[in-house]
Amino acid sequence: MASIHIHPPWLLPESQVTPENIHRNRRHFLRDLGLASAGVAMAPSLLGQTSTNASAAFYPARRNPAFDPKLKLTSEKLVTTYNNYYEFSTTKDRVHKLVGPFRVDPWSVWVGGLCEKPTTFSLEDLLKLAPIEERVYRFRCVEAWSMVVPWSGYPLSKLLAKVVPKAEANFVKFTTVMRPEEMPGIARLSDYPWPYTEGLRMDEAMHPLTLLATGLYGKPMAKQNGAPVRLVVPWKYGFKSAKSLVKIELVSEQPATLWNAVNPTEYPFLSNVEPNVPHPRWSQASERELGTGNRIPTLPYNGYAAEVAALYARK
Ligand SMILES: Nc1nc2c(c(=O)[nH]1)N[C@H]1C(S)=C(S)[C@@H](COP(=O)(O)O)O[C@H]1N2
Ligand SMILES: [Mo]
Repeated sequence: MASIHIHPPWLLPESQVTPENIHRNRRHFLRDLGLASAGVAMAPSLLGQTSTNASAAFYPARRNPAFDPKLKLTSEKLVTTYNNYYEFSTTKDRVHKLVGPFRVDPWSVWVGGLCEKPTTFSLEDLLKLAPIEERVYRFRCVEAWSMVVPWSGYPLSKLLAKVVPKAEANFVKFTTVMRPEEMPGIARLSDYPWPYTEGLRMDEAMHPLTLLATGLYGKPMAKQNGAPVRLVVPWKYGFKSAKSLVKIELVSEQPATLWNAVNPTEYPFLSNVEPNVPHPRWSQASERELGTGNRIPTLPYNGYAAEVAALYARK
């Protein structure tokens, strides 16, 4: 609910606005006292804030200039109302209307498999695990539309390091929450191999661009965008960026994934953005830019070739 009830600062009278630097200083102060976890819970009452969700204290996060393509952002309205989240609906503008009953607090994510320290992390644990920063990424759906989104989070590699992967861990498997009673889309697609699963090679999962995202547009993640925590892999088609994660498992073999199981020809495991490789049913050479209606050329690796092309160079 936090994502819906937190008012953007520009809607609040000056007297109610807590400047970002005060948020940050308070957190550092409490962290220095060794009170970080208590501090997160106490902070709102200390400053007389009305927010009740502990995660709200982490936003907005400072934008990391190293991850800012200096493109015009797709509007928050569009990003939060034009969604692919088939557990709710296959109709993009219906997803945000159906997420009300979806409970995202409390939340925990199990990270285990081929590692030394399998751990269940609460959302609070995840939020404190590494500094949350804002990154602006291009996001390209396999359906040939794209947007530019300010996510908040930190590299997935920071989380994986905590569980100490074993040498035999060659892949990472991601599993999304599955609650048919809160997610009306699951029953409508009863022949799909739910829950939604995805996977990355270990080197892809450890790449600094691969983001564990907990926020969007300077707020906790909206439910329709994959609250409370999702993956964002900006050089791959959007379906690789699994939402509402509950399990992250280190495995030795390439894992089965939902879309690959449904149609392996149309949704191969790697699914990097490759403009010269058409989808069996349409071209991937260009994309519709959400919000402008412009058709723009699709870039190799969605514009991240300099960062990731080496991952796929023939050895
Ligand atoms: N669990 C889950 N994750 C998912 C999907 C989904 O249907 N279920 N859709 C994927 C697709 S196809 C895209 S394009 C993006 C959309 O993310 P957005 O709604 O935040 O733009 O989420 C991806 N992650
Ligand atoms: Mo997508």
